[in-house]
Amino acid sequence: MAEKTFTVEEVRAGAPEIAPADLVEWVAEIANLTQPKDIYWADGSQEEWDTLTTQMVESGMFTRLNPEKRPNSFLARSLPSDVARVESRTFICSEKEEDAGPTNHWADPKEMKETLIGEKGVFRGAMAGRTMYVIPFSMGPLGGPISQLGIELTDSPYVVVNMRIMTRMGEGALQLIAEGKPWVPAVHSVGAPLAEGEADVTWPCNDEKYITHFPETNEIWSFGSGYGGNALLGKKCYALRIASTMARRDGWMAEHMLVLRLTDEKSGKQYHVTAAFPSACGKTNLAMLQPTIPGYKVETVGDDIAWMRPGPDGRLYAINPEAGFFGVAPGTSYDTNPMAMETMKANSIFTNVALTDDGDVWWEGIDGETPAHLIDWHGNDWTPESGEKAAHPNSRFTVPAAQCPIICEDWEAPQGVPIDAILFGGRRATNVPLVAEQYEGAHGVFIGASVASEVTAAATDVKAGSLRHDPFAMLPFCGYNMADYWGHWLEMQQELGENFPKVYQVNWFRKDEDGKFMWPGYGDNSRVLDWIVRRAAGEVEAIDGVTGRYPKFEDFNLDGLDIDEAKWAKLFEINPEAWAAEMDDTEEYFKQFGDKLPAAITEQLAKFRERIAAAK
Ligand code: SAT
Ligand code: MN
Repeated sequence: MAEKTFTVEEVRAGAPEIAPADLVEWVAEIANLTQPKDIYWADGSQEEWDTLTTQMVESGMFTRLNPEKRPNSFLARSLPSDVARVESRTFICSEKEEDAGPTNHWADPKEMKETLIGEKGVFRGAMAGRTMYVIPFSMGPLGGPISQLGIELTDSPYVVVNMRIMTRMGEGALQLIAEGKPWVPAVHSVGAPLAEGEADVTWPCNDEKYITHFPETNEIWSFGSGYGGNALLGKKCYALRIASTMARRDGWMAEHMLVLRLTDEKSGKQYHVTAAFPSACGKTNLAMLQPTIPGYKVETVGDDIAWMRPGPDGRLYAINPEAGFFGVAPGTSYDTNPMAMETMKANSIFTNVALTDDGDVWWEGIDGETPAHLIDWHGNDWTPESGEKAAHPNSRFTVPAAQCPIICEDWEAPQGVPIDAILFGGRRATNVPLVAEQYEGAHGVFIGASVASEVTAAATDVKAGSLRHDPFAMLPFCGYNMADYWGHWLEMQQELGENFPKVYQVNWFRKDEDGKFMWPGYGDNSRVLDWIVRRAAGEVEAIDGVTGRYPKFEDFNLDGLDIDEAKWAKLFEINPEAWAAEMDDTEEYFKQFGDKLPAAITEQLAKFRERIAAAK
């Protein structure tokens, strides 16, 4: 096929008037590289959504759900080869390998650029036959002091409509870019060019995938996948990997954390809590928790990512940089997360869930009886006898955060909300107690650094169920050397001193000898939050233990639960041998960071060992 040329003048002619020259030039450059059939500038309007979703229904990429049951909502089915993030194809392309660190896949930026956009680069002609969409977006409220801008170029309309939910997308963001605010360029292609006259498939993608980040130049290039965090580049690629490197340079923090407000209804006092858990460990559930104990109200600020900066009063303030939730569908029900269920009643996109005969969605763990017939996530007939899952374990809903009935009235406050406590958790069947408070600040960082968790379905290329280290729940999301990131945390703690929130380690997933969960979880996690905020208010004491400070049985609200002192003790049981072995493993894990490992972390490991020895 003959190369098409996109002149700057032509691109300018199709662009909104306010689009600045550097943006227009860049769009022309990428168009010449990727050879789309045309260029479309997204404005984020309702009409645009209507047009795109209608087109996608016509092309077969979307199924419109029953408008009476799920108005303005759609189902997409991906290919089995494109159902989650691919960590093995995710690269940090820093100049120096040591700046990516041993837990990231590093690639030389020049070599990677050659692979991507060199003479034989995968992006050459990658958008042929497709429209290239220009998506201006803001992470965080438009114009806010913690917010950041970006432009994603993509050949996937699925990405456009998802980005409209997940970010502040369109005209408002472009206006800020036009005013000269800095922006991050992010290029995405599904990597499935169409030859002249070739019919499209419903989920175009490429078996070869590259999800690449250039932290020194703040660039993102993603090729070959249309799914989730691989393709919605504002999310993990920008708001975590690139933002974490920006945050380190500029003295703030980009974290894989939910943010919630807990209000003590008696005193009216508000607390704000962030919590880091690995992907698909129930962050959305905790963010929308319905307290089972009286006197508290939970409101959601964010369910996945927190950007935090010191405020004028020296406290740490957080915003949710996203505008929507991209949550795991299986297991979500009116029982486990009624607020999420309410949020997704309309204007939602579902990916890889099952379709009911009356045009609604279904997944394993949703309320009610299992239907006798479904269309599964592959698009095939399904019955309960088929023995397969009808929805993919990493199937997702994309929903506007504003539709959440308990969205916090300050969720879009540009300056953020002041954080009182930080939780680290994971899925741990053994060893890790229900809750433990840090000793000193460095111990809090040690808690985050030594988190290990059972692997979930959020990535395709890590073995589900196995235990892996996932420091700060940032293992796949830290854009630089993980040990430097711990160093940055220690520096932020130094800077804020007493104002830096205390860290708590939590574990809802401990099991007994029979393999049953010992803690009810979900709404009952409010009991843990209750103890944490009473600690913050200085109302209760704690007992020094091996992994941290524990609640006293008599201080902890267990009303209405079948947990006596013996069961309680089991939730906090410490097996010194198991912990000694775990610390050997942690030490081994830390070794890979060499000299970069902060001395404070080594000291904390030694202190931990002393506490284990004392417990023997
Ligand atoms: O990275 S995704 O946005 O696809 C989901 C996740 O890992 O939490
Ligand atoms: Mn996540």
